[in-house]
Amino acid sequence: MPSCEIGLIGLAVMGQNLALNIAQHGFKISVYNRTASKVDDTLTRAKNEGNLPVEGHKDLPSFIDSIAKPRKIILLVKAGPAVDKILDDVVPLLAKGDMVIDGGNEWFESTEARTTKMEALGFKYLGMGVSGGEDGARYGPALMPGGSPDAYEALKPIVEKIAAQVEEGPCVSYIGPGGSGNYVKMVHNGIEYGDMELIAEAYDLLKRLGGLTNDDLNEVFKRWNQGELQSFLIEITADIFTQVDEYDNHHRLIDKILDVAGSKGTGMWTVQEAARRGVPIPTIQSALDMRYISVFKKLRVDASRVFPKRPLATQDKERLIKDVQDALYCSKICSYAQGMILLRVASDEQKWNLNLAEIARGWKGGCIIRAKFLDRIRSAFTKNKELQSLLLDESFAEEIKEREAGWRRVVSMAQQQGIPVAALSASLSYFDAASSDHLPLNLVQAQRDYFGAHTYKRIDRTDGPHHTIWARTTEL
Ligand code: 2AM
Repeated sequence: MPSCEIGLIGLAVMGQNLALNIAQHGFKISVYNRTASKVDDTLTRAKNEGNLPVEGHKDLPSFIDSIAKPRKIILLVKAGPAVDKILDDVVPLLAKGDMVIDGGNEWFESTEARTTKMEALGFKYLGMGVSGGEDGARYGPALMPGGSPDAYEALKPIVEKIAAQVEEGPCVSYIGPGGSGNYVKMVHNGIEYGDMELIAEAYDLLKRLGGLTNDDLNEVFKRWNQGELQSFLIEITADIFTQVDEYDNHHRLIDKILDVAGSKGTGMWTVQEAARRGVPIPTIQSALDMRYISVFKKLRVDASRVFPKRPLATQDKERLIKDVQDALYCSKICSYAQGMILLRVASDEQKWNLNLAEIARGWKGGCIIRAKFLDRIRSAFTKNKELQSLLLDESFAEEIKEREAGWRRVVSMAQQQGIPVAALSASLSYFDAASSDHLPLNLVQAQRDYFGAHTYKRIDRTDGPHHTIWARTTEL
């Protein structure tokens, strides 16, 4: 008799921790991994962490046989071809009604294709975003499941227990059909890129223009974490400044880390997706660009010799700290406004019927972008389901108005002094453009019509489009 309520394939960091989390909540889980030693590692951890009900298998047929029908099998393997490979191996062993839940950061269209294929074979399929890193997976992640709705119903009693818990309930709910769960996770990661870059720029400004030491920075970030900026990323940033270098006790580790940042692809996908749908997300895009620029370290160093920076003029510390806080907060509003518009547009185009208030609630705990601020976003979309942009929400608008002067001071001061503030300035430009009743794009339309007969509309007539034979005043 199969005795396990659920199965999990893929025992790397996330898979192992999620399996232990499930077991910790009393659900007996069967686990399998291509490399058998990770099965043993997981069983050892299960034993050491309280004799958790985990059963290990080293071959697929016995793993599948150990799970009660209809089977629920979570995959946490590398996204892409590995998922297809495992499905090919697993499918012949499954029974009708069994469900597969892919917990990886999968491209949403791959999940849609697999859902269609699996449903045609009589199985159910979910693409479930999992956020929260190692600790989240072990002690309560944010989960973003999308796909077959009845598969979610079957999985609900388990995921509601293992997800992070906030005041308004577990950080999981059915996101929508198809690949919507992966999509929401992808945008979550894009927003995460934006948050991280904004925080990094705030750090740079405080350090270089305010002369703050690592201890000062720790204090400032701890203080910020008590207020409107309260979030996991601000909290861990405060900790980072105090970590002593293990190789050199006189220095902090942060000052020894190479300024080159990698990325695994979800930020790039978010930017590509936004471009494909015609949605501007400049804050997130600039965060991605900064990671790319960081990688060209040698070029940067060579160019820094060509363009030596002038000495920086230090600023009044307290004023700077307040201005940077305001700039960070306003930029964050813009970044989330961009991400939410992308979700709304994708939802309309894909017919996903996403509930933005519920998505913001789901991000309140467990995940990397968890923050007090998400409650405000949730309220904004609860109050007005049709809200088209966070910039149009009255309370966010009020907050921006109160902080706008500091935001502008910080961005212009940084630019004058040659400190790169890609995300803070992209956010400010986004704000200025997105709240502008007139843009100089009339000229772009004129140019397009001039050289390419692309036509234009007029502001004083309803007919059209119009085309003009532009009078050329210079000879070719
Ligand atoms: P491994 O331990 O045998 O490498 C993250 O890489 C997880 O995905 C790991 O558990 C890894 O198994 C698994 N994985 C990656 N590619 C795989 C494949 N083609 N088949 C099975 N598991 C795979």
